[in-house]
Amino acid sequence: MRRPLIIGNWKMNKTPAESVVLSQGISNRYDRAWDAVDVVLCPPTIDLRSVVTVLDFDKSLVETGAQNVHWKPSGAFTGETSIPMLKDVGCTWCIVGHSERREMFAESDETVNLKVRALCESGLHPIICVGESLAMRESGATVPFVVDQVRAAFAGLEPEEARLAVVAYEPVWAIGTGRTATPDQAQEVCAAIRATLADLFGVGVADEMRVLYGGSMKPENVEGFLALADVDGGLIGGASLNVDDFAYLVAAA
Ligand code: 3PY
Repeated sequence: MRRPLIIGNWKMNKTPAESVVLSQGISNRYDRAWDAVDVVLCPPTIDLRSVVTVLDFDKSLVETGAQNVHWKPSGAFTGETSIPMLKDVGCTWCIVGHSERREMFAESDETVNLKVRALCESGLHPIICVGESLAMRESGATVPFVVDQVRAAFAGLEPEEARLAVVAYEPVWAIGTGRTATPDQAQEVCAAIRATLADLFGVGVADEMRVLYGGSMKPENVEGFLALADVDGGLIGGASLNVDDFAYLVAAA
């Protein structure tokens, strides 16, 4: 049985002071139903220290993740953050290849792979985002496109490293648009992702690895996605900034 996983992607929202309020609000909503779910908050990098401090102080089981990382451990990479820096602050997860980074910051399949390899080698959990554009969906190329992204992200990894990762299927046309995939669309792609993981790493590893849906997941649509055979949770954008909505999503998982 795969444990459900709910991850909040705060994107570029919340100052360090505001991140204290939001993470405290979320941690205060903890109840026993949350014991069956893994919960991760991914605030902006500058908020990580504050959020980890709040969660440690509350003895919370909620973990933290970054939204991006460089694959080199140190060096002349102005503006970047390294894996040792994330580990030092107590961060255990990291989003890689979000479509906003692929589109706006030239993230490529190659850099996604470098980051995934470096994270897995360091024992951190990559949250690998994949998903098609609207043009790609309308041309009928969704599944082969996403399968290629998954293969590229995991190139060169051994099964023992790969099992640290989760894959989040986020159709680009459903991000920040209020549109969502239908459950049938999400299941088709998430099943293809799992079949690809089975092909790469064996059925046993693929059965253990979690595949998430992301892209405007919210209280109104969460049940439909979580009921799907190959969807093990969600990568949550806007709804992760609202304590009531996020707590609802965790309880639903
Ligand atoms: C969204 O739901 O908009 C996301 O991009 C989650 O990562």
